[in-house]
Amino acid sequence: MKFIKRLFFVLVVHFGIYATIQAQHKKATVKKPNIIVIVSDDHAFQAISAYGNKLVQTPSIDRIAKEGAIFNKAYVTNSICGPSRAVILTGKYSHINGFKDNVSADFDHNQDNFAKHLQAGGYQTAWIGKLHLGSKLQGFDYYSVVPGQGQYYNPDFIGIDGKTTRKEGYITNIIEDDAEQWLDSRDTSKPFCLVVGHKATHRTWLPDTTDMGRYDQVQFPLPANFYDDYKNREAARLQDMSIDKTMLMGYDLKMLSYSKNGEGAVNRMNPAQRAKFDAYYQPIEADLKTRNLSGKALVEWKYQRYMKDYMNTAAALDRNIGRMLNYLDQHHLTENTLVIYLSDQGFYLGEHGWFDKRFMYEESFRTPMVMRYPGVIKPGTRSDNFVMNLDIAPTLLEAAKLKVPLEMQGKSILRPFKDKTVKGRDVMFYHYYENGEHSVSPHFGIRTKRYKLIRFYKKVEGWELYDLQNDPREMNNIYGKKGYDEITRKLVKELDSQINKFGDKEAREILDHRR
Ligand code: SGN
Ligand code: CA
Repeated sequence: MKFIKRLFFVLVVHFGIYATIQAQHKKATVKKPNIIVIVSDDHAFQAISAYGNKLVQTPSIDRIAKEGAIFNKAYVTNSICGPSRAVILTGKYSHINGFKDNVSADFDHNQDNFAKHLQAGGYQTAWIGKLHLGSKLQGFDYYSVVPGQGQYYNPDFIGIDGKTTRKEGYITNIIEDDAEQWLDSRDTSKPFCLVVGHKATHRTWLPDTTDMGRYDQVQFPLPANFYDDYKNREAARLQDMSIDKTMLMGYDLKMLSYSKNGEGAVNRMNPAQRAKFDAYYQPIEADLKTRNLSGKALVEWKYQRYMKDYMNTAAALDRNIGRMLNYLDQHHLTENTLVIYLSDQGFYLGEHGWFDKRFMYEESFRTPMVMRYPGVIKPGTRSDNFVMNLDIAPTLLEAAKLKVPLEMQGKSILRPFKDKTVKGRDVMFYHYYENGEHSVSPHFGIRTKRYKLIRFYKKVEGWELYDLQNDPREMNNIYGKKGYDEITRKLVKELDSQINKFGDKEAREILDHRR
């Protein structure tokens, strides 16, 4: 009897432990994932080794791709900084969230955004680094953002208390330091969503002192269309973003003898930083003086300097992304954290002879995007789905198992990974508005798997059509050419229905009355 009693007791205890473990396990499996979104600025997919560039190394971005997915067809709805971040925050096109360009409006933080939903759903939320949408965020428990574009050296940050603090050092390292400090101090009983907003690789591509010279041994090949003649492409002809004419020797390329009063970004360096800057750039300038370059030789010299500064600046970006991945490893957070890396848009690295972005042509319309989500995304996934910055907000809400508001215009990127029958989009709608710096005419259009139709307005009035299969570099505008009537009609109809779908009244007006 005693034995049976004891056996019964042991069984009850064991069952109790078993049930508790089961319950804990269940709790663990429904545990909401942590979220880290790293948004860089102007980082081109052409500058990332995972996207095929063999001349550069981006091991950390590549690691996210290897352990998760790389998106070969990730795009933005409006290729410029503030507007892209407004789309990321709200999951809505610029004409709905109200922030169409960097100059004419303030972003309305009273509107809905993904962080407000995550916060209400039990997440701790933070945005650290560049935002470029003012400094009064909503939906974030913590934030520390740089004013406007921010400064590479000894940058200022505006905190949640409204105070501005100057921090000594190089911006990309400081942003990662702050992000890790926030992670260290968070309430570990709750899931978190942290957005790390980097300034790199924005103009004027000023590298960390430790990276100056990193890519000096590399001779970057000129893109095939570097010497574009812009034939049949009026908006492309009228831009002011060429390496030849727009890129400045002093301001952009740091050849300080070309700048009367020095350069603000350099003048704010402390003596130690400045000494390293001079030690690197002065010999380059001395060498330039001995060469007496002009014409193509000078443009190509500018291109090489641009590429070196750009890649050297990107080196710190990748290194600090690596620090974040290590942090997650060391704190046993890797398995339960969704990590997304993307840029606010793509960038020209000499294609069409350009730097900057804005155009609906591939290099700036596309953006790099990689995503790691253990248990949901199979390592080594390569996705050719059309995904957009518009999809980030719904993706985060879906990952957090929260309802995606109907007003959000994007779709969760995770759906096709969870359900193979879910089909991605066939068409993407784009609308760029800013009519100012760099002289790019406003335009809107669509891209299908094969074609791109663009309607320029305001500065240039006219259409462009590209067959991306035969003309991936978008050099041959076939709009109005013989034999393309049928496909043009189809594409205009598709554009019409996209405009309806997203409720873009401005585009509607142009399509209806100025066709
Ligand atoms: C600044 C830059 C431009 C850049 C815009 C938009 N000029 O105005 O070259 O196109 O930002 O960039 S600079 O003289 O300030 O460097 S964005 O990243 O905000 O979209
Ligand atoms: Ca940008």
